[in-house]
Amino acid sequence: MSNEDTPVNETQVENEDRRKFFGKTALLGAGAVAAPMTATMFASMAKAQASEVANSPVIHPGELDEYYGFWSGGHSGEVRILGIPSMRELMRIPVFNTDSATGWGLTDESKRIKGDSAHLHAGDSHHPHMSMQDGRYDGKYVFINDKANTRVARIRCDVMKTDKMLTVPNVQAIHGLRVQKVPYTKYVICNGEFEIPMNNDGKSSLEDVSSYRSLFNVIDAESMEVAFQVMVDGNLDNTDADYDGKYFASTCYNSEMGMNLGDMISSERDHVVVFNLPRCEAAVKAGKFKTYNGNSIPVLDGRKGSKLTRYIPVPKSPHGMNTSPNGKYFVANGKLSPTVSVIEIAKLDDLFNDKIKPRDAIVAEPELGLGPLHTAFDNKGYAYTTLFLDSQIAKWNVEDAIAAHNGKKVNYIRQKLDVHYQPGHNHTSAGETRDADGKWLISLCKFSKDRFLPVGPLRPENDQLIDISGDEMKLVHDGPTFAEPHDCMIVHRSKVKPKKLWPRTDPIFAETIAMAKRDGVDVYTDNKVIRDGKKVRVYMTSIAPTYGMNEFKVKLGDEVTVVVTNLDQVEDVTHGFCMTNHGVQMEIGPQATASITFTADKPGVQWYYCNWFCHALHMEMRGRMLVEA
Ligand code: RUQ
Ligand code: CUA
Repeated sequence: MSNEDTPVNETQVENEDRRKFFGKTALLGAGAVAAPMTATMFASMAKAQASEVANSPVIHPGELDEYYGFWSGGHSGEVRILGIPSMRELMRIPVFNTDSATGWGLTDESKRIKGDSAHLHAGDSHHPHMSMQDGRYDGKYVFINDKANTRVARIRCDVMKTDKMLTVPNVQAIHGLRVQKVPYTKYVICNGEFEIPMNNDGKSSLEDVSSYRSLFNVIDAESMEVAFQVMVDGNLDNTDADYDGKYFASTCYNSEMGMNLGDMISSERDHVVVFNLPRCEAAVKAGKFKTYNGNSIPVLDGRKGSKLTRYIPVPKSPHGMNTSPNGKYFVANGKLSPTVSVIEIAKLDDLFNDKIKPRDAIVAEPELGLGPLHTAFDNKGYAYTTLFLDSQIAKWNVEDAIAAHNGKKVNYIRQKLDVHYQPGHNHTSAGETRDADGKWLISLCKFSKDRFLPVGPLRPENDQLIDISGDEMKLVHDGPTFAEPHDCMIVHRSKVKPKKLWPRTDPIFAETIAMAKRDGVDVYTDNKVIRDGKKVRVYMTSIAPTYGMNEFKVKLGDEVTVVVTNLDQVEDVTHGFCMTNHGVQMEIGPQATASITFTADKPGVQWYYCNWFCHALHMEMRGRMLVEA
């Protein structure tokens, strides 16, 4: 198509104008010398802003989003950061996966953080949730589970990197994960989904499942060690915490303890297990626990009849568990039942003191549609439940559902919106906190079918953005995503304060710097090769566009550790280190130190180069390693 064929339409002209307009204001913002803003400019800007007030999903080039979205990457094993409402992907944080761009899973620092699972290169991340203070996001950490390898990881939000990882003992397949909301996130809570023999030492059989249990896990959010576990009847699926710092609740879909599909779905009712935190903590203190599998983790007995737990029967294989942001209700989503069960948290004291029966804690059980999986909330008393089989989201009024449960003739369903297709999780802006603001709803759809250009047998999923600020839900954006955002959460940008440069004292690479000190090396000034038997440590600095060391020699078979310290103080100037033909790649952020270890198993000259585009002379940022035979 020649230029002449390109029609110039009005929108394009408008866009051109807008670009000039934004270009100018951006210049002013940067303090550049430019014509002062005129009254007409102010007026047109005010007008432009006024037109955006109606919750617009449009974020123009150069503008910033109002919210951070933290997305799980499902079986890709990562976490992604999206801008909301633009749905632009801002960053990927490798967690349980291995990442060749950043070197996550390859560098010595990431291997130290992964600890006993450093040899695992796959994961299945489901539930990202941020730490809280008094029921509000505090911008400190995001926690995420790995169902595939029974792990929980923590991401530090000041640098957006994984900084702790824990393989949870005594359980298999960590699934539902949330945080304690009040008074602060002292604990991360998560469910061991698959039932296994309590001592899983190979002496059990496939036939006798009497020793199989599922455990609820309470993890210290700072130390990232298991504080205690609670043994339950049945299995555990999803979980959430209250706003009083007292109760946690988990759904159970296999109360039958079946080992195949038919057995797992045979009974008409499963249950929600409610955990009493003060009683559990007292039991741990009093030493009323057992240990298993040769470790010292306190395991409390929370099976039926225990005073630590209560079992509330609910219809058929419930899945999602969501606390309403007004702190009043736990909502269990029916999955195989068209209902959700609303548990009134204020009734739980009486339930634990045996003044009421378990079913008396249920104050509503509205029928919403087929396959309810997860519920999100706004700040106006409405709930939004995904209907997997119906491919819809049902908007319903919680108090009306309670009135209907009490026999009143009211229609609690306000609207059903088609989504595309088969939604799993959904999430509202700040909806799992006291700051729920009723502006946006995300529907994470498992299938996209016909919504995008076909890309082969494997299709993307579809993350949809829905405007819930008005009376009606309005679908405003389709966002294709790669396998498989299970869950997400939306945080106002005022809560998150990421750093622009790495602090030189950062604990993520403190051990590497301590190693350098032991070698008599100052990583900020020295470029040195230290030989220690068959081990060689190569310390070099980097400033765009050069490494502090252009060449070094090692012997065939040496174990080589390359430590690079990025001395650039310029925001956004990240260097890389890649040793050709060795599978060695990593990121070194501004002011950071990073290291990677490999065997020099190829004789001859091997070039190393910077693989993050950092400078006009980036291609020239390279050096040679001679491997002497
Ligand atoms: S689960 S689609 Cu892993 Cu959160 Cu419900
Ligand atoms: Cu340094 Cu590219």
